[in-house]
Amino acid sequence: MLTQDQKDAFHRDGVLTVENAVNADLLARLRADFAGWVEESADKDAPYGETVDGRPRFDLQPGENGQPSALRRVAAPTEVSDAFFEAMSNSAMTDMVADLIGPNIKLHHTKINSKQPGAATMVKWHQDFPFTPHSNSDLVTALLMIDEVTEENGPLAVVPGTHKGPIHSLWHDGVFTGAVDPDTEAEMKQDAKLCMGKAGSVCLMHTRLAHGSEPNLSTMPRTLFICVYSAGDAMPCSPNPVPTKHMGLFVRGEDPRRVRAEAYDIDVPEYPKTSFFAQQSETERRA
Ligand SMILES: O=C(O)CCC(=O)C(=O)O
Repeated sequence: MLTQDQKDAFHRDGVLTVENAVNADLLARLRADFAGWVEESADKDAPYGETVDGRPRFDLQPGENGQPSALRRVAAPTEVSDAFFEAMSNSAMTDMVADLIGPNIKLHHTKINSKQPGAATMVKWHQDFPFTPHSNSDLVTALLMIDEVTEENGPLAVVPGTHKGPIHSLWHDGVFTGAVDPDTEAEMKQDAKLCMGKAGSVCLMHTRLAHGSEPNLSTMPRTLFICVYSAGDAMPCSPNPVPTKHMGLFVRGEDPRRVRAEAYDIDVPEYPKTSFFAQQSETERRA
C-alpha cells in the first residue's frame, strides 16, 4: 500500500500524509453520518449520549460571544456507524497502518474531532503517548480528513522528528493539563508544519510526535476521524481515555500473544472526567 519512500519518511519524520485512504463511496457515507450528528446536536446546549463508561458520546464546544455551542467530539463513532467501523477496520487506511507497524494491528480507540466554522475549538500542544502509554511506542494515530483541510480551517500542526525526542510531561504543578508547558509549546510552534489535504486523505502520525492545532478561521468545517492503532505486542499501561467495545480488536494479522517492552519513564495520565477538550481547558482543571 505504501512505497518504501513513504515508509522511510514516516520513520524519519514521524508523520506522513497520503490521499485516498478511503474510497469515494465510503467517504460519502462518513460525511452523511457526521452531517446527521451535526444536525442532531444543533438544538443541544450540553454534552449528550453515552459511551461504555457512562460519559457522553457527543461533546460540544460551549457557545461564546454570541456563537451557539458546536459539536466538537464524537467518542467511539465505530459503535454507532457502520461507515466509521468500516473505515477503521477495513480500508486503505487500515492497510497503510499495517505497512508501518504491522503485520499485527489492534485498535486502541476512535473519535471524531470537529471544528465547526466560528467555534473556538482548538487543541493545545501535546504528544499522544503520555495520554495512552503502552509497553512500546509502536502506535499510530491516523487522522482521516472527512472535510478538506486547509491552512485556514484549523489544520493539525506537527513538529517532524519529535517522535525521536523526549516524552514531555502533561502534568504541571500537580495538575494534569493535557498539554506541554508554555515554553515548550512556544518552541514547538516555531518548527511547526501543517498537515493539509483533500477530503479522504489521512495523516499518519507516530504516537510520540508533538502536535496541536489552532481554531477554524474559515467558513468551512474541519472534521477528522481519528483512529489510534497499536502493534499487536504493545500492551496498554493505563486505562483507555476513550474506552470502546472495539478496543483490542485485531484489524490486521493476529494476536501474537507476546508483550514487547521499550525502556522509558512517563507520568501516569489522569483519567478524563468528561472529555479531552474539557481536560485541556482551564474550567475543568479548576473544577
Ligand atoms: O483535532 C486536532 O486538530 C488534533 C487532534 C489531537 O491532537 C488529538 O485528538 O490528540
